[in-house]
Amino acid sequence: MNASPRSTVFSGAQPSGQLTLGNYLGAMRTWVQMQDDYDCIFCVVDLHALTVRQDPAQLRAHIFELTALYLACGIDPARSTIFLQSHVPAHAELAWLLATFTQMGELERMTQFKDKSQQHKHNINAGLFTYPILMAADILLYHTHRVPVGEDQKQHLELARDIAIRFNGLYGPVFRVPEPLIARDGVARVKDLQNPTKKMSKSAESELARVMLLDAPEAILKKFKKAVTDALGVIRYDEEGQPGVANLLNIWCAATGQSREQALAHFSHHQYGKLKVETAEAVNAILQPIRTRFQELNADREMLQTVLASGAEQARRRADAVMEKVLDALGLPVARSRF
Ligand code: ATP
Ligand code: LTN
Repeated sequence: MNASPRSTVFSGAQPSGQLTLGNYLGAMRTWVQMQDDYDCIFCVVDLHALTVRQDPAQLRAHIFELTALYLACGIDPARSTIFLQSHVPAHAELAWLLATFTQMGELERMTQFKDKSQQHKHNINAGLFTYPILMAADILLYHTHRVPVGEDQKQHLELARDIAIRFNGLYGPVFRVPEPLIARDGVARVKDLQNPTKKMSKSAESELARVMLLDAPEAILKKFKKAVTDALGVIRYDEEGQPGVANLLNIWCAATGQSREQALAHFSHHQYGKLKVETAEAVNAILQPIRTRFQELNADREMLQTVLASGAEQARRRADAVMEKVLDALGLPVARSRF
């Protein structure tokens, strides 16, 4: 028997709407695979979703939907911890403490903050600004070794590392410094189908821009058929010169498990139409089973509540043990009633 404890993985997604194909290929698919080798913790980061104005009834529905999607994608509550961020108060608590170790200038440099403040000009709230500190708290609370995320989160992870290193430098080795794990093979940043220089985002203006995990096959086909390519009419892999075609090739490879060389051998003497239709078919083949499982799981609210309750209990226990160390290091007497 292997007695060494497994390394810890932590990651999360926001219940800010349905997940896109980008979320799945860039993050969630890796999470599912990591369950075999790591002690995994997957969080529904509902507090983060509040940085954009949400309708309460819709947010509640999205929270349960995202939990059902985690399960439908293959996250297994018997092997991994699945929980809701707001169920573990230590996240918000540690975020406050870490804010005092984060400089304004560091937050001002975050590209997600710059993008989101452009998108939500009427609600540039302080939470949007301090979002990366809450994310650092999420990760550092579990002595996380690896954080599987899409490329867009790399900058936030570097900040989490910097905060941990700074804190440890002042108070001794309280936090583990986490390592990012960014997907390879062109899916770390799946591109918007209408504007292939941007990442595919849940919040893109055009519905045609993003493929959702629960889209019907006809919708998926339509979106790929209308995907923006170029006027060159040749299938080559050139991210700069032909970003639309490169994105379709990357998606086809990720969905079929074939290499880029195999993709080029298969498509190079054909027209864009074939690439679009076959990419849609390959995507549909991987999403079909997820859709079917999702319908069943999402209908069972009682089961979802039970999964989240048991996840919260496991997470709370682990997070509180780390919080105790943090409070102690800072000189804050730990309340006797707390632990
Ligand atoms: P929004 O698009 O509304 O800003 P988001 O989808 O980026 O939200 P999350 O739900 O928190 O935000 O993302 C969950 C995971 O999906 C993160 O690890 C993120 O890096 C990854 N991800 C998001 N979009 C893409 C993409 N287009 N390609 C690859 N990975 C992505
Ligand atoms: N900011 C992330 C979501 C997120 C996250 C985390 C990811 C919040 N906390 C901790 C990994 C680890 C995003 O993808 N938008």
